[in-house]
Amino acid sequence: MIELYGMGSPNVLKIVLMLEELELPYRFKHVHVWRGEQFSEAFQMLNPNSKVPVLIDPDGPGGEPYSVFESGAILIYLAEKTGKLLPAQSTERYDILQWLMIQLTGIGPMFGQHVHFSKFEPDVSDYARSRYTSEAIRLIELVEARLSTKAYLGGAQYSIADVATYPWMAILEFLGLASERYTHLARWLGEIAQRPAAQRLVEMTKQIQAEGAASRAQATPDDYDRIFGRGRYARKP
Ligand SMILES: N[C@@H](CCC(=O)N[C@@H](CS)C(=O)NCC(=O)O)C(=O)O
Repeated sequence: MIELYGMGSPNVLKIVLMLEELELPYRFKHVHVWRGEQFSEAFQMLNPNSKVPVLIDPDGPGGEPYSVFESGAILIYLAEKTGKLLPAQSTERYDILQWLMIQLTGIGPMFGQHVHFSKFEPDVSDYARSRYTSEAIRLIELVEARLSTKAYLGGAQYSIADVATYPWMAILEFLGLASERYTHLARWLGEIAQRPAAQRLVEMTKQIQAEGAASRAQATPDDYDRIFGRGRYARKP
């Protein structure tokens, strides 16, 4: 059975949504990131970059087990394995990949920095807080503009670009970035929320985040320094 290593963040939840869309059986393996499990030798064998998600497919290419890291690579891998949510060569395929890349290189990292400087460390830098919040809002406006002309991010079809972006846009309220002016985004969120896979995602998210909260409650100040690369973990050029 496929194994998904992760915790309750949108980068992992997009893979949960994808597996639910594809109706592939999988086992979820919680990685205790707040306690530094991603830096262990065992986990670095799966992902030398020490990040979740990681997916292990016992039935990979050629019938051999295969392990994949980076959420975008995992989405493309699963789409190509099943022939779903990413059409073969066509302009729509490349449109989908462009909007997938916007999520991977823009929305994920910039929303992440917004969370860091608005929620974790709101007092360290007004400049950083304003910079990342502005960039996060610019990206939401970009998505809103795209969805004002297309049904889905890649075009007419629901695809891995939507799967990747949905878990981030579904938490705008929590991020303090929601606005009634995003009407096309609201239409798109509402449509995806009605999909059976997205409804199963809600249940999975509750379970995964409950386990994550219990684990995070045990994290020490040193664990926090390590994950944020500060204190004795700060690197110098
Ligand atoms: N580009 C990566 C980002 C993965 C990522 O940032 N994962 C976070 C959780 S959302 C993580 O593992 N954090 C642990 C750490 O930074 O030590 C992807 O899309 O898979």
